[in-house]
Amino acid sequence: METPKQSSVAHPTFAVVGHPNKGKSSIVSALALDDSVHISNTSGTTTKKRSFPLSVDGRVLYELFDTPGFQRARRVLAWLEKHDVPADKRHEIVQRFINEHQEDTRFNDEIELLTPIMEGAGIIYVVDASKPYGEEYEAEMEILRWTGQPSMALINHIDDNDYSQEWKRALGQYFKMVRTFNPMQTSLAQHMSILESMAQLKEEWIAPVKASMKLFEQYQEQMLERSAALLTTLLYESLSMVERFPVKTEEVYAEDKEKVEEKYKEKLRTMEVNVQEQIEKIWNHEHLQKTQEMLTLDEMDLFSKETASVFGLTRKELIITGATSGAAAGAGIDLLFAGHTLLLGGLIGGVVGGTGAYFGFNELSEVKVLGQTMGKRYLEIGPMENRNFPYILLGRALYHTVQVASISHAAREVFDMKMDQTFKAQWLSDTLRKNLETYHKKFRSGKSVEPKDLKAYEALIHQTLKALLEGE
Ligand SMILES: Nc1nc2c(ncn2[C@@H]2O[C@H](COP(=O)(O)OP(=O)(O)O)[C@@H](O)[C@H]2O)c(=O)[nH]1
Ligand SMILES: [Mg+2]
Repeated sequence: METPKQSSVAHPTFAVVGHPNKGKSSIVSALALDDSVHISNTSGTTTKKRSFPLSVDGRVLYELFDTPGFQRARRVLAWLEKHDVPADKRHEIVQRFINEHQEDTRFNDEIELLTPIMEGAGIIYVVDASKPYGEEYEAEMEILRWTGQPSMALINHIDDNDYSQEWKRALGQYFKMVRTFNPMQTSLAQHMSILESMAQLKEEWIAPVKASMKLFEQYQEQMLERSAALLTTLLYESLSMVERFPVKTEEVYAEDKEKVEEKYKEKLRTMEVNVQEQIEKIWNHEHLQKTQEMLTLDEMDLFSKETASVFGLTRKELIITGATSGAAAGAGIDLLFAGHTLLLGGLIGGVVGGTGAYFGFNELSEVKVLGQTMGKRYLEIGPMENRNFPYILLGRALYHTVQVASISHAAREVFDMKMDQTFKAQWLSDTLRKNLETYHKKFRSGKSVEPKDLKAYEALIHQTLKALLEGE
């Protein structure tokens, strides 16, 4: 078999350049969706250019070069200006500067940043408009003009001051495109609009950049789809899970049952954490775990009262949703929360009748003792009987996914995730709850679930995630 050759069509390439410490690396990180870009508040740490391609399924959509900042712009410009050539020959002079100064360490940074441009990359010139404009930038912009490559300026704001009016007046004289971009708060719409500007820089780039934009949109959609599929699996597997543990003694003690419950909970916690890790991978945030522990919801146990109150259904919602059996409806509100005492002994099946499903949050499912007659006994727990649990698990999973999907790849500080008490109201409407409940019921039925039901559930999750992300 022949292996297919890499497409020879060149992908759009851009060099992100500017003064040191203006957010160049942050912008590369945000636009390449890559959280491995080195970002630092001490200037001069980058001494080599580095390429960050954004590739999807082995295909490069575009490539960004992170570069060192200008160090000796005035001297470089003075060298260039000694050569009195017409505009169409200026790029050759820049090339000569590079060739003649390869060994000159004073110009290492300028040579590093100019090289990708001279090899065909478009220019993204980054400025920080929270600092006043100054003439010292003019030598940099003039050098970039000498390269003859298409260019745009991106205005960043590192702090809250705003000098963008004066910056715009100056930048407008050097760049035909001047845009504002916040690398810390990226959204799909903002990302697409920057790509749109890139396409306009050069006629020949319109088609390839538009193609990349289309792929980028498909990529976002794919990330949503994969997230929805994972969350569906999490819910289905958690609710349908049945665990069995052998009992060695004649008697079955209360501690044995507690142990079984603890193991069951531990398994559910592990499933949740595994899915969180996979979600972070899908959204290219593999480095997240190390710095942003809050995101894993570590501080809020899956089975805590706190998590139930933030993510779970209210009493009223529980009754409306769960009151499918007459017994429960008749038993009234209190039964839902009274807490169900686990029954000891060789009980098989739904001993507690119609009310068996309505436990306080601490009780998830009944522990049954099975296999008495065979001489070999085991304890069994699951499927999930607690009506509140699926909403809590799903709420947490949606919350985590939305956070991960909206964090900029340029964020490096420990992310302070405030628990948003209004989150449940943002996604769980009465209609959706009723829809979801029909599937939750199937998931916990103990019977196998048809693929079409899983697909339908996935579609509900997909819609919900999409609405949450677009409402950001
Ligand atoms: N708050 C905030 N900080 C930023 C922004 N852009 C850059 N920074 C910070 O400014 C510092 C320098 O950023 P970096 O991307 O490394 O700049 P570079 O030297 O031009 O590559 C880092 O500490 C960044 O976290 C921004 O838009 N907002
Ligand atoms: Mg940098």
